[in-house]
Amino acid sequence: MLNKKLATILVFLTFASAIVGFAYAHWTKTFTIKGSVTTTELDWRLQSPSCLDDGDNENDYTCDRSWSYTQGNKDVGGPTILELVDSDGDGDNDTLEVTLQNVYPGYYERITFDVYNNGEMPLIFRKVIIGGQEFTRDQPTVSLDLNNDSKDDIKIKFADNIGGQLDPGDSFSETVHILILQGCIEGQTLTFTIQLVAENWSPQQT
Ligand SMILES: [Ca+2]
Ligand SMILES: [Ca+2]
Ligand SMILES: [Ca+2]
Ligand SMILES: [Ca+2]
Repeated sequence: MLNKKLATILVFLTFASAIVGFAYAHWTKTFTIKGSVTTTELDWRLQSPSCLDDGDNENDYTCDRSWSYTQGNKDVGGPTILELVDSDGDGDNDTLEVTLQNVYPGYYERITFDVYNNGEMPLIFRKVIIGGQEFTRDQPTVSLDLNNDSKDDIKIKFADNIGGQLDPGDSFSETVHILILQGCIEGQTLTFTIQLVAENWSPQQT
């Protein structure tokens, strides 16, 4: 009788440890998957910035309503200073700081730079933040008041790739058009930053 009871307990214990073992294995697997997700980084960097009015004594540019530019015969503004900044200290430059010097109404500048996906996930660039203003695919052109005198000083168009997909190891070339407006006081130095906001690419989002 006692042996039978003992046998039952042994059988129960064997089952119980099998269940615990299964649960443990299951938990370990879940944990491993979570671990690998956190190491898959969403990452990009800005590189190779350039602009038109980048030289000392370089004649200034202006543009028409369709952002088509021409170079004039006087040098009052510029040169423009472009500086890449790693704002979060992760080793990748994520911000482009732009300083326009001695500008005046009608002055035009065009800035180009590359965005490189150095992470492991495809990215979608949802918006661009320039001088605190958001640029989206629906609203790529924004006027900004950079010196807070309630008059817009500058009109900016972000031309390329908002909503575009960028795969790991690939890069986009971006263009930003800048026109100084009539409301801007002559001879000002204007500084603003350009940052991109990206998210994971996934099939549901496109
Ligand atoms: Ca130049
Ligand atoms: Ca110039
Ligand atoms: Ca960074
Ligand atoms: Ca202003």
